[in-house]
Amino acid sequence: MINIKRNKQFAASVIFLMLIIGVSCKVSVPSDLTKESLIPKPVSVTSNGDYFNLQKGAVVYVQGGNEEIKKTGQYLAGQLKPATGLNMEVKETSKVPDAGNIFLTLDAGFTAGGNEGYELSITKEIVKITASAPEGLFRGVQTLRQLLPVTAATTETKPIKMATGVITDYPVYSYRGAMLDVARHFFGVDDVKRFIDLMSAYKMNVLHLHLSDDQGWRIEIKSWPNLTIHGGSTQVGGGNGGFYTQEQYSDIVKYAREHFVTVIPEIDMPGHTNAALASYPELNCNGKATELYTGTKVGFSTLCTSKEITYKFIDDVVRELASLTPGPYIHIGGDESHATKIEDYIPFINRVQDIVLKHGKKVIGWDEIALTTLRPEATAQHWANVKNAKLAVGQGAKILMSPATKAYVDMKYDSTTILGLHWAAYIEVDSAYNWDPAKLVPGIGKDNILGVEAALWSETVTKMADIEYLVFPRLPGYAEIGWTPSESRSWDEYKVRLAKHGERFKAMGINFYKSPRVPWETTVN
Ligand code: TNX
Repeated sequence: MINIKRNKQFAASVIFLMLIIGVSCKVSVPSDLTKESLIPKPVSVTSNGDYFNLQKGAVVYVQGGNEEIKKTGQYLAGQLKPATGLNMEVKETSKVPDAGNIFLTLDAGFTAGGNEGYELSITKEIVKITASAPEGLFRGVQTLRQLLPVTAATTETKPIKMATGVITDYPVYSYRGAMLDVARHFFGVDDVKRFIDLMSAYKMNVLHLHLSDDQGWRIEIKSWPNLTIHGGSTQVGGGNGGFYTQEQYSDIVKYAREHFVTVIPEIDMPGHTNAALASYPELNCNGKATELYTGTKVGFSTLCTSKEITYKFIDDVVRELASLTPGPYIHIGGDESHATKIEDYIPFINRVQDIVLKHGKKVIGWDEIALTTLRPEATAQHWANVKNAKLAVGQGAKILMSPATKAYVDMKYDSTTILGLHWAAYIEVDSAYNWDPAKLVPGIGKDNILGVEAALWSETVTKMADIEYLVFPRLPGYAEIGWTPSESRSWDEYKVRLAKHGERFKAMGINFYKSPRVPWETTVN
């Protein structure tokens, strides 16, 4: 009797399970390209109600004779493998390929959105990305990735269907960045590469590396070797620290370049310099090296602005950095120099700007540099002080928007978040998304703004999983703020798209914060 009852229960559970599996395995067929959950939201999407079938044997064709396009094609094939189960070949061609394939091609006439604009056209016959430059093709490839399932096994009989239509897309701001502080805690080359993978998946295009601070100097400078030997030997909390050799740094820059990401190196000065001051006594006004520092206070250190050797030091550092940096900018920091008198700070920053220009680079600095005479094409990174931002614009400089209350991803989500700080604000995912750079500071509009950057300071962040937790899911929001026109953004609509990305985060192994404000699909938890 009991057995029969148990058997019945067992049979019922099996049927129930089969039903669940049946329902969740039902292949959802996209019928409308405009309904896809793309982040950043494209400028324009049209749909025409048909399908493209991606099936076994499909090839990624790339316009021949351009190494960057070929690399982008290979990147696409690599990304499509988990999404389709297909080992797609990449072939160069000089003509439009046969039906059933993917095609990446340049068209000098496609000028919308400069180098980053692209058109992704899906017909019954072919998936084609067109752009005026390889960079645009790479951005378009990110869109295509998001149209495919997270994982699948594609065969001739079981193709992946993609809704047909046309996506025309380009960014509002040319600078969409993320900053990683590798000074407070050091992160190795592999972590930085993963960071590049994740940011570039959302079309972000600048990686700002905060390479020096009180707690550590992280980039080898051959003419001042003790900076890393001694100054790179520890970190917040007293751990071992670390640094990039110039070869490792170049490897990061190359990897970033392949993802069409520009690296901006920052050497913070004249404050935030204890690691350098501990490594070279001559950089101190009293000629004595300081002790290494592993705490988290700010504003206590300064280079000796009255000594000539200080400028020789900076010239050497900037020269070596500039030669390793193909991108146009060197970031000179300049924030929180509370130990430097303002009458010393101003001529110091003016002189450092000239050193950067002498080595062929443009200047970026935190908003305090607006107190000095900004050099042509200098950019002030607004983080806290509205007066400084206005001063910069008054001098004709551009602003990079990183308001601490919105874009500091080291801020906790809410009072229960274990990692992070909260001196500026708690920044839930909706708050991180709900702002417009062009409306943040009265008098500073879109034309004054270079772009947007999310900053991750690493006082509390010790490993990649911590980085991921603070960065996701806020980062796709910053990517969208920088890319999508503000008129077509709203949190209520965005949060639904973001929820759909939970599965993607999971598939990418991202340790993300499951914010209660996002209607995640149940499988995510
Ligand atoms: C302020 S923002 C800093 C950093 C800290 C950060 C912590 C800025 C330019 N300076 O030195 O790491 O706060 O949130």
